[in-house]
Amino acid sequence: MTVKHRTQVGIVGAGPAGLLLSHLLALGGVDSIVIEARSRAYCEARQRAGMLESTTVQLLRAVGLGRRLDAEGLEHDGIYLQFGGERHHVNFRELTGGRWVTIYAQTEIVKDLIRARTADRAALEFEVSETEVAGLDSDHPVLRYTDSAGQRHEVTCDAIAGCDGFHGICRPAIPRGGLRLVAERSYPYGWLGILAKAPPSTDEVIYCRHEDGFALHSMRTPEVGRLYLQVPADEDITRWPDDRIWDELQRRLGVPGWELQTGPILEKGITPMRSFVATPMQYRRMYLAGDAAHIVPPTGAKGLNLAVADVAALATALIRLLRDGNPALADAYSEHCLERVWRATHLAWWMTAMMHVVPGQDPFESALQLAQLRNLVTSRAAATMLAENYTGYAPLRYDPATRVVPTPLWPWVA
Ligand code: RFL
Ligand code: PHB
Repeated sequence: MTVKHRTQVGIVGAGPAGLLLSHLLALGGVDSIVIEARSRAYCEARQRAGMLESTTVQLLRAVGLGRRLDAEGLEHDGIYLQFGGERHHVNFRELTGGRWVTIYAQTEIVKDLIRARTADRAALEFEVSETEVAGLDSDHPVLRYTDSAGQRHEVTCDAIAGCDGFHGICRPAIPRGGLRLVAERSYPYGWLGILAKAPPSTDEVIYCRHEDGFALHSMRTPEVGRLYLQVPADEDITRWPDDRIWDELQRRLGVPGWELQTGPILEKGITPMRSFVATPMQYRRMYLAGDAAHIVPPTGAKGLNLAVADVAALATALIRLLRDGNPALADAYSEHCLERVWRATHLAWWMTAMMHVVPGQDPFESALQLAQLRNLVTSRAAATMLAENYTGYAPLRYDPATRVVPTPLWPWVA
């Protein structure tokens, strides 16, 4: 027998997008249910992003999620750009008149969100299976799933939010012709990422272009480093024993007088690189947010930040629709988000193309990469362009009086 329920917003996926959406909707007085295929432990341990735009930090603080972020997050003024054996600091705070970036792991944001939703007695179900969305051509789409005890459920909703990541079921459920443009680009390399019990050997994140490929030195805490190496897209991780990883990181990241501190590797994995944008990000009363709608290669550190910006806009739109009866923002949701999505897609593509070196690459390509990097560290205008795009776009200012993030149509123009 199927148990039938009713809620206002059915949310598929308990990643940062789905969880934050449900939190923002609750603040605005809108009910939701979040269903998640994986276990809570899996969601809380999945290693991913770490770099937050100041706009993301400000929003999380304003909606009551800043306590641990403020205590444990590492605030950075900028990044290092390294190429040709030289390391240069780019000071975002100075270039943008005060914007910064914060290192705080996605795992920790997910833990904070799950704790907040659970304390709020939110409807949040882990380990569901056979998720389906139906009735997408009506004003009351339906969410169906089987819970961890094997019970089938059917939830009638006023809206569905597809926050189920790139491999989710919501985007493919859009009827034929519902997506106007699906733009995609894959890259011939991936990132081998490690989490290591080794104190970071740098105060701020290092992006390094090396003749043998890109390397990135990031961190999680003062004791734990997060580092990445460019590897071929189809690389086999068993070809990378720990010693080889550390040797290659030292070789690519090394500059005279600098030593990379090593330590036990706690986790390692290879991530493919892809750009992807599905347009529009909505079909009638189903809205896509975060990786379900778009993917960027991690070089610009944009994926999580875009997911946060999407759901800030979506929560506002759904609160206006379902609490106040005004559909204008819900109708304009995709158009609103896509401006930011394409800016970030460009930044991530551009940084990726500038920093990665493929074996046997055309010398013309290499010279162009180096010319761009040289421009970034010698021209204030060029560095400011990077700083503005990297630290975030329009501010996400939460308004406690209306309990939404005001989202005028083209905020970055203002
Ligand atoms: P998620 O996190 O993929 O969550 C989607 C959730 O949906 C669930 N799901 C389902 N649930 C129920 N039924 C189904 N049928 C379902 N199908 C799927 C999944 O189990 C999952 O829990 O998407 P979301 O919320 O949109 O969040 C996006 C971010 O996770 C992603 O963009 C970032 O991690 C990208 N990213 C980075 N972003 C940044 O802003 N800054 C960074 O520094 C940064 N570094 C990174 C990154 C991503 C990386 N990888 C591994 C892809 C570094 C790496 C290496
Ligand atoms: C990370 O800390 O995991 C990180 C930082 C910067 C990036 C990507 C990932 O561009």
